Amino acid sequence: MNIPKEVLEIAENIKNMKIRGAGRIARSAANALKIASEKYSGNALEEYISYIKAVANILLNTRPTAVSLPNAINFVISRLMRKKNYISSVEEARSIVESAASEFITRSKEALKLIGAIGARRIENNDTILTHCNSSAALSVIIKAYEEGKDIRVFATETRPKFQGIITAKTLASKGIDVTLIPDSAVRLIMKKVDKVIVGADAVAANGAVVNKIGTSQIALAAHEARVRVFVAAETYKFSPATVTGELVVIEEREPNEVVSKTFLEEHPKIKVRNPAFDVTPADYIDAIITEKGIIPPQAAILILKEEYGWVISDYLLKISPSEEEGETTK
Ligand code: RUB
Repeated sequence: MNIPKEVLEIAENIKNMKIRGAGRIARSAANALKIASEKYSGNALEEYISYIKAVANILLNTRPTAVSLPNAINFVISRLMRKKNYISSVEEARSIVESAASEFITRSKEALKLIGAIGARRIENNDTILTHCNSSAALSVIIKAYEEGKDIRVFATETRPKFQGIITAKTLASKGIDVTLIPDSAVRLIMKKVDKVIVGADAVAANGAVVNKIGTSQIALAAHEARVRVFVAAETYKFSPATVTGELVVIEEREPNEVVSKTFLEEHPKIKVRNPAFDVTPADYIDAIITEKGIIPPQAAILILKEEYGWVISDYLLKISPSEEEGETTK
């Protein structure tokens, strides 16, 4: 079974970060499933299902941390699998996959707008905001507040080693927002001038801990010390159902040559370099999470998970503690 080159290109671009940010990764993965489905030329249902699952696996193995990726893929694949016994043709299966993928993309874009509208209510006139990395959800809040006429200033961290903060600064400047780029190491000094921190998320755990770009937890700590409120802007598809059963979110460790050059590494073989891409901020250092369903305290993450992923969670729970009845059927 040939995987279309457009699909492989999307997977490669997620890996090499040409496509990055949890929301865009999720939408691109849904789009890749849609393209794969449209390009399928066979007419055997079982073969189509194996092909779509193979594409899903390729996409799942691109980056490990953003839970939006498996959630987006599950959104599409679970719809197909739930109806599997009631469909008889490739055409029916394709229409399920393609419409689920489009639905995910539309919902994701709508969620971003809603987060902007809901989050902007928490921004006051004359606020100075600090943001980290490049989060579409955090930007949606900041830009909406500005468009509502609030006079705001933003500090954007550079976000080494990949400098996503430069994208953030350029986006804000292009909207006319007063933005200052700072080195990551300047955060504690600058915090004295900050009213609110707003960041995005790659994953939200059941206990309200937030996984986001490396450096986020240091920023939250500095904010906590300075009594500055920390908001996380995150669509509900960034909440991780697997964490309900105690699974940990995998923290991606990227190549050392993103931190120093290959020549440096060759010239200094005794110097070890590490490049963790994300870190975990405990719920204690987060004031609220802004989702498209409303603003919640981080401790209420479990409620969002129950509401959005109740059925997935029961699957996980069954896997770790099979009921007696199930145990018997597997004997
Ligand atoms: C991006 C990052 C972003 C979140 C949220 O990391 O940490 O804060 O993904 O982004 P990377 P969004 O650049 O390594 O992908 O709100 O756009 O989904």
